[in-house]
Amino acid sequence: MPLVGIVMGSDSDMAVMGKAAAILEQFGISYEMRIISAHREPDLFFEYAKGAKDRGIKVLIAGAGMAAHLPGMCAALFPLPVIGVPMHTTSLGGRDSLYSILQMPTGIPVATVAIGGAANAGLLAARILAVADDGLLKKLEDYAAAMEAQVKAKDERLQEKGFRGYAQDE
Ligand code: RP5
Repeated sequence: MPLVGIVMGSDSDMAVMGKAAAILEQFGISYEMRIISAHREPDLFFEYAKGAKDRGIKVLIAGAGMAAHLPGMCAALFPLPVIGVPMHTTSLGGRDSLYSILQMPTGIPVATVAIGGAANAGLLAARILAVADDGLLKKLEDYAAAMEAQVKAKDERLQEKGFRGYAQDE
């Protein structure tokens, strides 16, 4: 049974939302991925979001662009955490998606990540689940330690080679 539901308004969101799925796979978290449009198929969307809790979903990651109502409506229908991923858009650079997802009214929270920030959405879902899963918490701590080691290694190389040498070796 999947613990996380990844839902997006269109297949045009897939390249971004795939980053959330990749993170969940990296941490061994079961998920399902659906394309369901809140605007173009409202009845199906309602059924999906309303039924997610009873199917064992603990966190929803919802991505949408433009007038991005999908994450907010997920939060209206699903009582557990919803993470919203605003899509970049050509006309307004994703500000339309960002504000639509971010500016939720009091009482219906959506944890909004950066425009296109689906990897962080996956990580945030993992952190939420790690509250009750020590094995997952350990994996998250190891992930953070590996990132720290990578940055340290880059700085050591910079100190050794200087900025010209550093760029040349890339
Ligand atoms: C939203 O409208 C989707 O989430 C997508 O980001 C945007 C454009 O959808 P398409 O016209 O590409 O299907 O519902």
